[in-house]
Amino acid sequence: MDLGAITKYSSALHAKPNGLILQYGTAGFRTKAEHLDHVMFRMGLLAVLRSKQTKSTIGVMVTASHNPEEDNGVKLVDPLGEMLAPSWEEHATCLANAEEQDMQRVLIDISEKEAVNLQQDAFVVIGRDTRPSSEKLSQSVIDGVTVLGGQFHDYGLLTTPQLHYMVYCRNTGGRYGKATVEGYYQKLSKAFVELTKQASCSGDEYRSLKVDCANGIGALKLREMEHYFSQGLSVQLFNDGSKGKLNHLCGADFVKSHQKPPQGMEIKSNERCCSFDGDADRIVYYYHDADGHFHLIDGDKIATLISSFLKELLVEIGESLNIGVVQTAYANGSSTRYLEEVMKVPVYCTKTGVKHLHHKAQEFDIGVYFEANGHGTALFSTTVERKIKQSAEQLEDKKRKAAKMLENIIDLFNQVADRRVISTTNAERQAVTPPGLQEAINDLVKKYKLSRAFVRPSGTEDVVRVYAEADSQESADHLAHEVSLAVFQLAGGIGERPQPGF
Ligand code: G16
Repeated sequence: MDLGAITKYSSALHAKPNGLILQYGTAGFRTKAEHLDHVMFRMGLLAVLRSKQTKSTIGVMVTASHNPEEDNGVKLVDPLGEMLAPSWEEHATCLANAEEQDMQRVLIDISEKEAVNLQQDAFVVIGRDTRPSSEKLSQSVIDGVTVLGGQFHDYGLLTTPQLHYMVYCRNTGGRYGKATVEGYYQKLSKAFVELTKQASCSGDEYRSLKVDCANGIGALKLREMEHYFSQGLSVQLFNDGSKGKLNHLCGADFVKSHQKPPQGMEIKSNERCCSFDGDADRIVYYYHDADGHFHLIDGDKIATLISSFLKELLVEIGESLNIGVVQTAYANGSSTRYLEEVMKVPVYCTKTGVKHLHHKAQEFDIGVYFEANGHGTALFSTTVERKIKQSAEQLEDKKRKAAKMLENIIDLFNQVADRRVISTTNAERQAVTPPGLQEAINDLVKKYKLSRAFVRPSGTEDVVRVYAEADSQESADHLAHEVSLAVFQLAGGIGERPQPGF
């Protein structure tokens, strides 16, 4: 590898704007698309080093997910389809921020620290969302990969979960599934169709779903996979990208934070509806009841439904396994109480970011994790998978049916997972700085019944997020407003619409 030549190539074609500093945040780098060319090139280089070190395929996803259309971003996917290891996130930040003349030194430092064998082959797979800037930016990633001698496969337009799946399949010799979009559709649809056949519900209302695709990749991919599901599900797509702007007045983030349906979707009472986000790795469900009231089934409720269903099936087959639920500080207090007190399921709280929840969920036989915003999945340990497979073969009648359902559920889950003046502790539930902020929040919380509030700097946008819950919508809104004012006074005024919970 001629690092000198790489550095020259970088300054000629992918030069870093002087002084621009970015951080590998909650889900990789995110900012305005026009600032990202050098970051993409360098993440191509980094993916090659990580691939050489792990002797595995590494994934690179070009997306800014729920952020506005003008933004873009990039995240690296580790060999088992997981988020990049924390020590490599630090390398990513160093490499992205190195001035051109320092790049060679940073590449050598990373290679030495991580004992990368530079003679090892490297393979990188790349996916991108539908943003206008994504195609060009993914070419810059490819440039970085090839200039360092890596091989690559460009999947083009993909959802983020699909890219995680491809990486996992390629590194497990095809045992998990075929590393193609058809392989993905076949695996998921087979499990889903079997599961719906086994489920006791019947009738068309259970088989139809209105889907808000946030004007993003979800629409394209759902169209491709529709016929695979035709026996089990009929979908009607809205905000499919033909007119509207990505994530604008639609998508999971809009529905969750405004607690109302997206624009562009008519809902009749009791119709089943859901929303994706821009790269289709979040989902929230909702419906209007007969009185026209809006009901949201967000990540907290999804986790509760999934864990109750799994518990029922396990009781049926006579297995008592260790199920745990992982949430973040955004989880509504009532959902945590319900899980712990009624369902007797232990609940753990981690920092925001799928990577933190995923890690914790791996400690259980079955770990169900969901962020309130609709990111999540369920993880099954290999021992549990084996036990369930055996039960499905050996048990009889009702028990066998329950075990078969569990087997299909395992296949259905794709298991793979300035504002900085505010710093936090205790899974981001308490502010450490600026001084006085936490005390102010504590005082405000005392004024309302069953209330809770916290603030944290976002890791994907240049905002401070404010969360508040109380025993009524009105109190939650008041509390959120007062906490925002405290942030404004004590931290210097950069906030976003508070997220109320009640
Ligand atoms: C990303 C992460 C999520 C996180 C969200 C918001 O989602 O993958 O785990 O909840 O950002 O993070 P923050 O509050 O730090 O901005 P996405 O859908 O944008 O990739």
